[in-house]
Amino acid sequence: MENEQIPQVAQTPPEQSSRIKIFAILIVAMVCIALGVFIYHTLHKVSATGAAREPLYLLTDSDADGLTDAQEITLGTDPHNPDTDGDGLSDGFEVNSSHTDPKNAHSKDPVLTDLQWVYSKAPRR
Ligand SMILES: [Ca+2]
Ligand SMILES: [Ca+2]
Repeated sequence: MENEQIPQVAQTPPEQSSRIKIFAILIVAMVCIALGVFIYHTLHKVSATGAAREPLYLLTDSDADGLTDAQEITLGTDPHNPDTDGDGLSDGFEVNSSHTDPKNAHSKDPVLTDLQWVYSKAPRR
């Protein structure tokens, strides 16, 4: 019992210990930066013009009518209904092509729906 030895625990010199801490902090910082860049690129998409990255939700067209959800919110149309006024013309077609009001089924004629009005203006063969 008298010769029983207490096991020695190897200790890292204080100078080396602080270097390990600094190295660990740098590794954690680099991982955080890489994760931030990955998340940014995942949630953003290059705009149609290529000029800037925009949040993906602004470029989403949930109802595939040719208008982004952001445009529909601005216009007051339903981003989840491709034909907000139910006249048979998609919101995107009304805004970009026929220039009718996507919130009013009779925006050009009080009798004709905008779909009928567009057909009435189409050239005849
Ligand atoms: Ca849309
Ligand atoms: Ca419509």
